[in-house]
Amino acid sequence: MSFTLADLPYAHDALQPYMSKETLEYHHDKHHLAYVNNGNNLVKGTEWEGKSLEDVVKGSFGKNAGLFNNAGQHYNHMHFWNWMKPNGGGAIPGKLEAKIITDLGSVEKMKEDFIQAGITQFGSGWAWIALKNGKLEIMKSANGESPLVMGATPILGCDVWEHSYYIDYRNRRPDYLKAFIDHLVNWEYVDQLFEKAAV
Ligand code: MN3
Repeated sequence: MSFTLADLPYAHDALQPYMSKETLEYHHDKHHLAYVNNGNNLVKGTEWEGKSLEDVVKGSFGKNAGLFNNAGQHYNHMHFWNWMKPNGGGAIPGKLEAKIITDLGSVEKMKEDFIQAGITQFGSGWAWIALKNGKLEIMKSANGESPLVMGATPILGCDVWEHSYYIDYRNRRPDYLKAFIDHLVNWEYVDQLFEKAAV
């Protein structure tokens, strides 16, 4: 199965003022496309050709850096577009909210720790909420890595590479993370991944 770039689930200007049309034109149409094209080229002739994306990501980790980086970023970005929506960041579905309170302290604490993970990820990478051994955890990862290669299932992630925020926020990564968690997160999509991972 080859990798393909899906259209954004909303218009390029739909996340303004928190994420601009220009950012999405570069980030989705150029950066993500490059991961897809590179991934398709690099998977050819390897033992992972024809495998599912998750199997390629987990299998190539630590074994084939070029393929892993591109397949990993394809996986991360595919979800990233869906982790956001216009007028996002509202109420969290009840069962997920209860799990957040149990495992992560409170909704406010979860937001603080998620933002902190993104701020303290030195250089490029991601901040995450993931389910590991039945518990939610805040995580961070470098480059194209994700909770998938840490024995966990990601349910929310935020890209902290500069290409994700520099046009709109310049060097203010904390402001970008705060806008993401308060105004962009699509909690219904997070909840779908949580329900699937919790089975
Ligand atoms: Mn990116």
